[in-house]
Amino acid sequence: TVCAEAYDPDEDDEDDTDPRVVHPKSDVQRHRLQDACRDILLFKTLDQEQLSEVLDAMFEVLVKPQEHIIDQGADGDNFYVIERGVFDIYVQKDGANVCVGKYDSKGSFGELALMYNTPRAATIIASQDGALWGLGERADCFYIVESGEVKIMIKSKTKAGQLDNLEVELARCSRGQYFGELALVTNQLRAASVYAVGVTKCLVIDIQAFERLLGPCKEIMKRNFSQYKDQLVALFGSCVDFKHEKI
Ligand code: 1OR
Repeated sequence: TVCAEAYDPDEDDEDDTDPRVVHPKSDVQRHRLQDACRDILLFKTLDQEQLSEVLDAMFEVLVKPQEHIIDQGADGDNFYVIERGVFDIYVQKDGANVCVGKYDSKGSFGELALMYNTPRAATIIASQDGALWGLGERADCFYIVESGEVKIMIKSKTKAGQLDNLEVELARCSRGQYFGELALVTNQLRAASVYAVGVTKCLVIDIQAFERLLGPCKEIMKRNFSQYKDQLVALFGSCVDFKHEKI
């Protein structure tokens, strides 16, 4: 069977506004978020409606001591506003990580990589239990490997040493296999990073087409999710404790 979508280039031009992202919040959460964002300089230029849209899109992230929120050199994903907790800032100098400062219970970080499309300029590590509000990056694609191979890597938030938060290979996908469905089906952040192993070609299906074409297959995909959990438990002894990553 051949299955295809009609392509209308004109439609593409009109259809470039992303649907609004809303992470539902209780009244209490919304108030806490508003308080945390009151003095954030980046938000000062937004009008009432724009600010409301941004607050809608933010999601709460609870963090544990020694958890890496950002690793220097990584690609940017989210921008964070601090709700509570202390966060140490490390920068690499002559091959060593040097603590250059900290955020104490207020402020925001992670804007540089997103604004300038550069790698993360510092490592940010929680030094105690805390809470952050994250903004933005949303999983929006599903992938099928056409040729070559990808490896799926994951790192524990807390299991690895404080500064060498190493990734562990979880699985590989080759021709005909797919990845990237978990976040689309569960509506959560990416749970792992996926890297090409040599030259690799993937088919990319955006979330709208995924819903339309593969929506009926979701239940079949969900069956694999328990296998993912089993793999995590086998590797790390638990599956609750993993840093969200990107594809
Ligand atoms: P990012 O997206 O690059 C790391 O991800 C974040 O750490 C960065 O955005 C800033 O929000 C935050 N130099 C660079 N980034 C810093 C610094 C910093 N401090 C916080 N961030 N320096 C420390 C200044 C006390 C300069 C070090 C030489």
